[in-house]
Amino acid sequence: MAVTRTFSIIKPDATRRNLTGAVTNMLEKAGLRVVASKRIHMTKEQAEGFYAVHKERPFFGELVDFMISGPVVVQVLEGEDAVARNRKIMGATNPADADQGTIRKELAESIEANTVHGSDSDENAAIEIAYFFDESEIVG
Ligand code: RTP
Ligand code: MG
Repeated sequence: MAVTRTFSIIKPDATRRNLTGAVTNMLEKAGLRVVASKRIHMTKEQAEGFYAVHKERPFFGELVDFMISGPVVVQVLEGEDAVARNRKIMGATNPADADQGTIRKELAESIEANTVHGSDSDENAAIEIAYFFDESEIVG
């Protein structure tokens, strides 16, 4: 299986609870390597642009407000089949539905404050990585 990249966000509920290390530890134990990382506080425009695919969804406004409610850590992760590997360790969107041992089961607060974002395809991973990182910031 090929080594690929995915994009991850450690969301404001996790930075608020000082869980960035705990989340990163779970990602690393799942076989992912952090090859770029930075802590940022997104602007409203940045968050709206990032979640533009969801702009017709009823939760869009609340999601954007949540994502700008505190700092986040944006990361590029590398590993074998990184997108699927990351989605597996993240667990289901709603922590109530997430499997034991996943980040969302162990750490998330609610369907909105669900601790992590992860790209859902290789195509979106490339788009999302480029939204936050220059290639020169990624060190494999
Ligand atoms: P993500 O994009 O953040 O990795 O999560 P996901 O694929 O599991 O979920 P997605 O359907 O893409 O939704 C994006 C984020 O919107 C929030 N959400 N709120 N209130 C709601 O019903 C609702 N549904 C989704 C979550 O924070 C979800 O991660
Ligand atoms: Mg998604």
